[in-house]
Amino acid sequence: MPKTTKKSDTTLLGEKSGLYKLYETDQVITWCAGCGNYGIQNALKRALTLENFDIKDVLFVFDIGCNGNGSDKIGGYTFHGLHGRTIPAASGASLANPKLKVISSGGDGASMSEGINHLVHAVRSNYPMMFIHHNNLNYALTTGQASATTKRGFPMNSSPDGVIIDPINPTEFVLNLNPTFVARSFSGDIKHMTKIMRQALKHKGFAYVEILQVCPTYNKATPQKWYLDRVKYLEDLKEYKPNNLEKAKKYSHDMENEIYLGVFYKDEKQPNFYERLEYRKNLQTSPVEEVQAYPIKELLKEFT
Ligand SMILES: Cc1ncc(C[n+]2csc(CCOP(=O)(O)OP(=O)(O)O)c2C)c(N)n1
Repeated sequence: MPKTTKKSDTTLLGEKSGLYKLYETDQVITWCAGCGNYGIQNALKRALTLENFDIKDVLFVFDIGCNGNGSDKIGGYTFHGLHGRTIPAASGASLANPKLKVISSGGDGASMSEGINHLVHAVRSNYPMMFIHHNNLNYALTTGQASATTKRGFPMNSSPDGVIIDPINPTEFVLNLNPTFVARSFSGDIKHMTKIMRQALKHKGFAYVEILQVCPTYNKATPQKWYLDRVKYLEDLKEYKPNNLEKAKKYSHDMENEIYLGVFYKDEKQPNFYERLEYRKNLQTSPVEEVQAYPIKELLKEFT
């Protein structure tokens, strides 16, 4: 069960901050009542505020899906890409302009099927970006088809007799790809998500954050109470340190009885992709600044 504190901790929440307000928009909310996306986006705004990220220094790259529809519900620069392609768009932006903090979001549908290849190569490339994996165990925007994380045996709209293959456990999967930052949290615990996201924001390489997300409309297998009865915190294990991949895999494996949340693994020493580019080592400028030196107006005339 998530821990509750009696008095509200405004230092942790950071909601009073003017910066937090800049991340808010007045767009109409289109998510269902009780959707995990509310909590996830709230935690992200808190984490950015507490880490003092000005909105001009952040780029949000969204996938297609219910999670992707968060693109107009957060203030700042946003890019809403193609289904399964949030990671290539985000990694391109972060390499073109390393001064930006690039935060990419995608669903379990997008990033465990259509775009699983991009996730694999982003982890091994250690791109300088953060990825929030919204795992609601189904393709929600298209009304409840089974995804690669749907539990075996569970009936979904596209498989009314029940899914017949075992699901992928995303955190365990990523831990097998030689990652540099892997964490898991739960959409019902905003404080924990905020804490995890703050650490992910500080990571200089590819920071993978899986959020176990409730979907009250289409995922009847794992509702809020199901998670509340099962989640445990790595922070509560005195002997746990996030520096041992084998241990991390062991604790991430169980998705039925004791579901561990927290930072499973981090390696801050590995250079990120940009730092590995030898030819850029002594350059003060970013690729974006270098491209600006070339006037392209004349070239574009051909297309106007
Ligand atoms: C290449 C491609 N395939 C399928 C679709 C149709 N589509 C749009 S949203 C969506 C569901 C997205 O599910 P998920 O990625 O899990 O995100 P969620 O809606 O659950 O947040 C699908 C299948 C599409 N737009 N593009």
